[in-house]
Amino acid sequence: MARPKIALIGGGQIGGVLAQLCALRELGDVVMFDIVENMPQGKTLDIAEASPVDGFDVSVTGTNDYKDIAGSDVVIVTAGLPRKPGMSRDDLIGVNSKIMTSVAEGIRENAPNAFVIVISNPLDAMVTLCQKVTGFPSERVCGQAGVLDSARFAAFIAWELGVSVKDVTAITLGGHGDTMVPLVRYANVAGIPVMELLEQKYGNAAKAEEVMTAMVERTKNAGGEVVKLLGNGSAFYSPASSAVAMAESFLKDQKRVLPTCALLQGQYGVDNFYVGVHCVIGAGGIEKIIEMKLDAGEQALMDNSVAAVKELVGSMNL
Ligand code: TXD
Repeated sequence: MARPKIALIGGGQIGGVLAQLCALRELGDVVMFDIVENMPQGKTLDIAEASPVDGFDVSVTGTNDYKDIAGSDVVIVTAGLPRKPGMSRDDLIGVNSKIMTSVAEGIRENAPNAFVIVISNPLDAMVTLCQKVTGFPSERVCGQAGVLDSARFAAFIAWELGVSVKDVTAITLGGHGDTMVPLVRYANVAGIPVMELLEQKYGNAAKAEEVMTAMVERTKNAGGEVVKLLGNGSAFYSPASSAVAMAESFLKDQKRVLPTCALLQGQYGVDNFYVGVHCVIGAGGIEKIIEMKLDAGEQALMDNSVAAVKELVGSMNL
């Protein structure tokens, strides 16, 4: 049986890590497309030459021709500019929507049956545009943001409590911007609410509250924290890992429950907008959108985040 085929559109910082992770995990043959001549060929040759050392039997190749993505099962899009210090994700909308339009046309013409995961920023707008231009059913076009935002939240909790990251569940819903919604009430360590553990650690509720608020704020600003430290470009290891988890769940029909930017049709009172929500990802793509029960405060934060997404997407005049 032929191996699955994974196309990476954009061979920059995230694209490079994606290629290496897909190869190391032997998820399938990897084709990296970029408009820069020779660069994707060079980067993938470098990765492929490590195959005898790492022991992966998949091919990793680069191209400047969309025809080479034909037959792809998964397409992961990172094409577009990243943020510079001081920029918000939304500042990228003008330049990246032009890039996304051409990318989506390339995917539509050459990989019409693929499951598409968009990573390019501003995420919620770029996924919307990609789905519109490809015309693919919404189960097959989604965005990666929530896996990463939730992973960041989980990492901060694990470090604070001195427990394994494996035992932390933390969920972030909403848009991939300053209005994202880390759900404190659902955050837990092996089933125990994080607030309970913080209260045990500090001996009083007020301090626990203060520590949690700081972790929530750090989660919301975590992308910017990395941008500032790097000085040039944005996070790339963790976004790549996050998208690979989504691709793997699709390719292996794992049916993992992952926070995903998906097209809402009535859930959370939202119609026809892409927003970050919990989804089941399996062989059918976005097989299910799970609508969690939010309390009034959480719903207000979600509404605020959805309003920001609507404003952003509205500015594209699609
Ligand atoms: O979690 C998330 N969703 C994100 C998203 C987390 C971090 C960064 N995120 C965004 O991903 C970031 O704001 C950017 O919009 C994308 C890609 O970030 P990356 O760090 O990989 O950017 P690079 O290194 O600049 O790579 C972008 C590549 C580069 O090689 C360009 O030549 C290429 O995109 N590019 C194109 N490829 C194909 N087609 C076209 N038209 C094109 N234009 C540029």
